[in-house]
Amino acid sequence: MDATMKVTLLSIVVLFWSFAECSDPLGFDPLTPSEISRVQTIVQKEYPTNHKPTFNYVGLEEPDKVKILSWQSSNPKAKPKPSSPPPRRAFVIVRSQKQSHEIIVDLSKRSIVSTKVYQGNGYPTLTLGEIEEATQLPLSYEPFKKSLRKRGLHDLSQVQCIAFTLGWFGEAKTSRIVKIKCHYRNGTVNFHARPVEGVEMFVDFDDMKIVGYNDRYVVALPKAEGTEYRASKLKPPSAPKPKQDHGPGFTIDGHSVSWGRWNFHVGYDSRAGPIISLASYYDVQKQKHRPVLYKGFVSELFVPYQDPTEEWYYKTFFDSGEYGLGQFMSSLQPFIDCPSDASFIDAYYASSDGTPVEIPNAFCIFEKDAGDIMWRHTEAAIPNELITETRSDKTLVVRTVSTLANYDYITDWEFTPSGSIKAVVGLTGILALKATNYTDTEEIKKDIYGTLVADNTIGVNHDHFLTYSLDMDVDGVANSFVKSNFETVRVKDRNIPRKSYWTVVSETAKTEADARIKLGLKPSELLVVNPNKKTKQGNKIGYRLLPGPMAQPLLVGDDFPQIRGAFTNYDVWVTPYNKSEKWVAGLYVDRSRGDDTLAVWSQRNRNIENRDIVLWYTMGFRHVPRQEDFPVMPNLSGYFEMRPTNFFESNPVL
Ligand SMILES: *[C@@H]1O[C@H](CO)[C@@H](O)[C@H](O)[C@H]1NC(C)=O
Ligand SMILES: *[C@@H]1O[C@H](CO)[C@@H](O)[C@H](O)[C@H]1NC(C)=O
Ligand SMILES: *[C@@H]1O[C@H](CO)[C@@H](O)[C@H](O)[C@H]1NC(C)=O
Ligand SMILES: *[C@@H]1O[C@H](CO)[C@@H](O)[C@H](O)[C@H]1NC(C)=O
Ligand SMILES: [Cu+2]
Repeated sequence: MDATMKVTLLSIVVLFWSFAECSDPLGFDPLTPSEISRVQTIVQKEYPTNHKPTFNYVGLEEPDKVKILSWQSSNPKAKPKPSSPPPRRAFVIVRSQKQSHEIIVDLSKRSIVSTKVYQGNGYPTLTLGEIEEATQLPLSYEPFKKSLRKRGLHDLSQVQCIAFTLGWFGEAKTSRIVKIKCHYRNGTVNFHARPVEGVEMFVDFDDMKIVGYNDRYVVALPKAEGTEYRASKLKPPSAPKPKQDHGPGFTIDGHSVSWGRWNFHVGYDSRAGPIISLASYYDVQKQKHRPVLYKGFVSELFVPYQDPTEEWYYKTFFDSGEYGLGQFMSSLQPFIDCPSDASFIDAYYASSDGTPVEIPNAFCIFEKDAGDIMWRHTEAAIPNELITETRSDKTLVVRTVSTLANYDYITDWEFTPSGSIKAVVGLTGILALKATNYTDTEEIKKDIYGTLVADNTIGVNHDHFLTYSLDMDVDGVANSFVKSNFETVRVKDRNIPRKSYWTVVSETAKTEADARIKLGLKPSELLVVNPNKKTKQGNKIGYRLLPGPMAQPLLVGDDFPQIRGAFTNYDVWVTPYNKSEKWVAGLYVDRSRGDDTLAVWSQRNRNIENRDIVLWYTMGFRHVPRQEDFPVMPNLSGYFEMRPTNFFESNPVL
């Protein structure tokens, strides 16, 4: 079967997307607790009891796209099913005897499909268990206790340590070493505000031992006063009032959600966090569900700090690949994090030893009525008649929060009645703070790499780059990427007083190189279209990317963090679908060398025209901390939108 024919077949199959109703986990459903336990049993059997493996990643081994689509398209009511469901498999990365092992487990056959020892650079995601063990080590480490005493800090129970990934700075050889820095709570829960600056430890995560220690300088410990953020301790107390209950206007079946004309699936992964898949919109005119997004998730969240001093230069975090946006998801508070009529879904990840751990209320799903207008018109020109038509906008939100030590990332996927999908992110929580002797900017003679946000406290400059993976299947699997450039045209006709106007010149990207885009350089609109489908008017059926905030990287290209974060070199990239190209920073990110990034994949310069393509888009926030971001930061929010563009024959929500 040639590629074009395969694509055509896929497009036919995909026309009939619908959802299988069943309670057994299927398709994109995340691993259930019993499946995680099964993985644990099967994998542990492979290792001698004195070399128990650490489970650094346990997740769904995604079924092949062709399998998922043909399963989805089969009639859910037909029994028996016309095609067999995609196999349930788990992908596992364990660390054992200083090696990373990749294991695929067949969950129904309860057997191992394949195992492989990873030979390349970098290490897997840190586990919560490893972090907890490592951050306890300083408490019984004599040199550290001496450093505390030197600073007049005598109560060990007030010490709180954090694990920081080290990055890679050109070393020829690396081992799995993580830096530990500590804080002294003593009277505040906001320990991030009280770093014991100048002191750091290095822990080998494979041996779980301190292998290095530095105590380079002493600065004042910032004070506890003014760091409180709990309502119960602040006056006046500011508890939000619960809203009135209206009852959900949506249905959730397992992980499948339908609301109005939208159907989609909400998945979970310990690394990616939420995964939205199989999003389709019911077109009333065409009387069918039309696919839009096969799969969307945050592939990486890169946070390079901009302080080049000895104690801070390495702080260039990859929150998905190094820490795991999913395992760090927080339980949502009913009535506060989400409105009163929200529904909740739990999530499960594997702990260090492979045991399932529940995150209760990990997702909330709710209708949002923010008082916005979907569309309106007042017609006052007709004699003796005043027409006003308004439709208020109500959207459906899928919300999660990932709390990575100090920072909280609110990630919303929002569906609108008019066919848009918005990805909203809110950055909040506590800044990464550095202690200093300064209390007044007047005293400062050299760059402090941030803002003095309180006495003895610097909020360090940094960026947040969120790279989304968007496998768009706009009305079918085969899509193209179109740049519609705006060009100024001079009017030649002397009889016309106007001298110029702008027009749209569209260009279809043929290969990956044509689709590497820095936004803002050239006025343009970016679209994913289905070149095989047209509206009645002959326009290509498409979805447009409406970008959100951007912050192009300012590090030099040969700086090590930028080599590892090279996927931010462009705001937009397009690649042909490849199941193993999932993580833009690479599969192994801790101490990675940038040899498995989106920038490397894109070098193949593959054909992307009329193919199954994936759009990679980076939303960027440049963050110069303000005093208002202390002691806790009001959410800084941004969003981008995938907006139907000639997808429907007319406004779908009359
Ligand atoms: C710790 O708290 C106690 C009691 O409030 C106070 O007396 C002491 O000075 C504090 N120590 C530091 C280092 O802040
Ligand atoms: C900060 O102030 C303390 C106390 O005055 C002093 O011992 C220390 O050397 C100062 N640190 C720096 C880096 O200037
Ligand atoms: C963050 O706050 C802004 C208002 O300042 C709001 O529009 C946005 O929805 C909030 N973001 C989230 C994710 O709640
Ligand atoms: C799919 O991606 C992997 C990882 O980048 C690569 O090794 C493989 O060659 C790719 N396959 C194709 C067909 O491009
Ligand atoms: Cu920030």
